[in-house]
Amino acid sequence: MSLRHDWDKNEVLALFDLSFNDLLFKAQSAHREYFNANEVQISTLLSIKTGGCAEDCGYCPQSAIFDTGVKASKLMCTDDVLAEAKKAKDAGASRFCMGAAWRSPKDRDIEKVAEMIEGVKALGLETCATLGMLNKCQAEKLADSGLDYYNHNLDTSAEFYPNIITTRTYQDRLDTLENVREVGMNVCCGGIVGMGESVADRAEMLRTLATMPKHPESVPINMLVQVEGTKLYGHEGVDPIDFVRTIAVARILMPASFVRLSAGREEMSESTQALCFLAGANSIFYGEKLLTTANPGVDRDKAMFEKLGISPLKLDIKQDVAVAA
Ligand code: SAM
Ligand code: DTB
Ligand code: SF4
Repeated sequence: MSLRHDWDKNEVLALFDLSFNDLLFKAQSAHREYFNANEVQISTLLSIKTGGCAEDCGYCPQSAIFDTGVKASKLMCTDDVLAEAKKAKDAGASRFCMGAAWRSPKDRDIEKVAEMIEGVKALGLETCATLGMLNKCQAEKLADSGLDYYNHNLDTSAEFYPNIITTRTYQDRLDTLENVREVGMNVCCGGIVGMGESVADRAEMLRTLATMPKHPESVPINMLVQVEGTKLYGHEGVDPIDFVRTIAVARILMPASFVRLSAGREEMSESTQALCFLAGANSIFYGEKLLTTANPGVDRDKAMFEKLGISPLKLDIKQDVAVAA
C-alpha cells in the first residue's frame, strides 16, 4: 500500500463506519506492511517547565486560568533534566520528550533548551520537545542543537477547535508545524479524543494530518485525561471502542507513521490497550507520569508487554522513520 495524501472527508468517515472487525483487520494489515506488529516504541516525558501557562486550552491542568492545584515552577536546570533522561534510558526508553507550559518560548529559553537537547542526545537517546508555538528561527536553533522531533498537536478539527481554545488559532498551529518541517525536523502531531467532539471532528482532524505534504512521523492520539478544575472536567468520557476506532483510522491513513497511544492509559483497561495495539498503535509514553498526571508505572507496562508478546523498539534496530513520506 503506497502512502496517500489525498484522502477526502467521505472516505475517512466511511472508515469510521466500518464494522469493527473489518476496520481492525484493515488497520492491522496496513500496520504489517510498514512495521513489525510486535514492537512498540517507548518515549518518556518530562515536564521541564510546569504550570502557570497563559493559554486557555480547555483540557489542560497547566493553564493559569484554571484552578487545578498544579503548582507553577520555573524552567528546570540542565543537570536535573539530564539526570531524569539517564533514568528514562536505564528504564528502557528510546526517546526523551521535554514539555514546557509555554504559549511559545522566549529566545533565551531556546538557548537553555538547546543545551538540554545536546545533553540528552549525548546520552544516546532520541530527543523530542513540545514548547508551544515556534517561529522559523527558533525551529532552526532547536534543529541545530540536535532535536529529532517537535511535538505540536492540532488537538481536534478546525471547526471544533474554538470550543476548546480561544487564545491561539488553528492557523497558528499549522504555521508552527510548517516551520518545524521547513528546518527538517520530524513532526509529532496528533490530538485528543473525548472532548465532546463528533466522529466527524475526529475524522477531519485525522484527514488534516493525512493530507499534509508529508505525514507526521509520529501521531499521538490522547484520550482526554479529565482534571478537576479544567473546563472539560466532568465531560462524558469517550467509549473505549470509539477510541480504538480513532487509532485504527489513524493507522490506515498514515500507515508508515508511529501512532502513539498517548495520554489516558492510566484510566484504560489492559484489554482496551491491547485493542489499540491491534488497531496499529505502536508507541507509548513510559514512566509513572505524563507531564502532570499519572501514567501506568514501568512495572505494569512491562507485565502488559510480556502478556501481549510485545517488545520495546530498540534504537539500533529501529525502522527508518524517513519512510513516512
Ligand atoms: N504548551 C505546549 C503546547 O500546548 O503545545 C506543550 C505542552 S501541551 C501539555 C502538549 C499537548 O498535551 C496538548 O496539545 C494536548 O494535546 C495534550 N494534553 C494536555 N492536557 C491533556 C489532557 N488533560 N488530556 C489529554 N491530552 C492533554
Ligand atoms: C501529547 O500528545 N501528549 C503528551 C505529549 N504530547 C506532550 C502530553 C499529555 C499530557 C496529559 C496531561 C498532563 O499530564 O498534564
Ligand atoms: Fe499551555 Fe500547552 Fe496547556 Fe495549552 S496545552 S494551557 S499551551 S501548557
